[in-house]
Amino acid sequence: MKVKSLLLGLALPAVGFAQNYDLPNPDNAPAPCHPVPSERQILWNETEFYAFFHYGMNTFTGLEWGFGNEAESKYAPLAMPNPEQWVTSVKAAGMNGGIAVVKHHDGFCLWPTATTTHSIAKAGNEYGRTANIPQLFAQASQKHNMKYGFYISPWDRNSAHYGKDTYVSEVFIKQCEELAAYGADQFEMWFDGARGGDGYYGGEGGNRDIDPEIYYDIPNLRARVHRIAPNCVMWGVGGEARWIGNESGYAGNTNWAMTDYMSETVVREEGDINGWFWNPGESDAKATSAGWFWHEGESMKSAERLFQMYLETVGRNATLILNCPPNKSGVLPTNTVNELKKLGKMLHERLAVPVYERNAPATDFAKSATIEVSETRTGGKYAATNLTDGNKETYWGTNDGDLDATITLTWETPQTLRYLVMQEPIKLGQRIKDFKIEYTEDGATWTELCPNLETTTVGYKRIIPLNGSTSSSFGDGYNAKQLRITILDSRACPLLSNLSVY
Ligand code: FUL
Repeated sequence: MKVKSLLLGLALPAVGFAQNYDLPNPDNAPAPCHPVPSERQILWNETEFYAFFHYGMNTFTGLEWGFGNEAESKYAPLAMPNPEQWVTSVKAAGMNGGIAVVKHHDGFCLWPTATTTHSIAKAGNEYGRTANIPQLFAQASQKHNMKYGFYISPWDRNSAHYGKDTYVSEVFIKQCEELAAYGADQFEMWFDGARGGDGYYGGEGGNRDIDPEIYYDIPNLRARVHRIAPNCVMWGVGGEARWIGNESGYAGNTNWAMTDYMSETVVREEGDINGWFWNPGESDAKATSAGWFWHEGESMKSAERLFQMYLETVGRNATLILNCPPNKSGVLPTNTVNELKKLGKMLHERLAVPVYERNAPATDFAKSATIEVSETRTGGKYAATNLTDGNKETYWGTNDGDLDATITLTWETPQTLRYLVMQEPIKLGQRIKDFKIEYTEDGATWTELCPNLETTTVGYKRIIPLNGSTSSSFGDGYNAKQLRITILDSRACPLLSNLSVY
């Protein structure tokens, strides 16, 4: 009897759900495949490639992790720091925004804050005292139409409050609110995962360890920042985007935007097909040879190496935050600026990434192809032409229950192809889980491309180097009369909003 009434109890709400699904659906819109991203997570994903600017007290002490006892006077820029130069330099590399570190673990704040005297208010010279970095950075980003946000270290080795409740309520959350007030349109606030340890702590010293998931009062922090900056994704401990699990600039070939927060073994590089919440990957990597902060004599990674990182992150359904540290004069050094320009040229000429001051992008051959699909979802809105219309809101798809499909592109004369780009309309969830790519030069004999590459997930964006290699990706290409993409399996009817071939 008990079992029966329990079952009845469970069955009742289901009736309500069924009624919801019976709402009129004249366009036969596909049901979302849960979990799905929030609006702010979608906007965040569209930022794709952005910079990290590690700059602050460590730039002047040569440390990577200051202890917190550094005299404020040590922060003394050799010239007026110039965040506008940071922003324009990374824009030339094809980036769409940046995150400025405005407080690292040493606790020194690059803005005049009401929460501590350990800030630029007591800097060593006039340049230091007058350059309010978050303010200048936000203004420069807005001026150049770039997205922006701030890194604020939750761990504060200077503060006497750290480890006590007063730190979170009187220092940390207030600092985050001060930063949010530098721009309601900021896109991400970055919290590293450090969980405490030793430090100066107002002179008391010792070790202070905390559990970040509990200590930082994340629900309250999120609500208070979102009240001021509603589209600001709270990275890391904030729970709205995840660390990709390495600092080497790659994501898994298979990469789901979902994870299961309760899982003991989150595969960060790959996400989790069964994950029950949307937690997409961001890859943080260094463009330079030394640390996160600027160091004398460091060199820049080559544009070709950075292009490979781009393919292995942005091209694998992650975002890339590439660190370019400003020097003691508060600017990006010339070798950094030059390499970034080369990277921008590559991205523009190989993948048509829009880049400041350049005007001959790679040709998207999908636009001149005749596209045939094995099936088009009924409802009148899901034609294959949506794949190439440049509109991210429209998409092609199959009917419910049809989990496989083919898309064939045909050209009158063969074209030389190197990269395939695909995007799912992620507001309806991440769906595709297996596909393959083939081409024919003569229209008769088909050859599979990159058979050794895991062609599994697509997500927000997947870029496939057709020769299967991200390190030597710009080879001779393949002379193709036709290119065929076969979707072999999907979590729900497959949908694609964009398809490009370069
Ligand atoms: C880490 C920090 O400990 C490093 O210093 C750096 O800021 C990196 C991006 O995040 O958690």
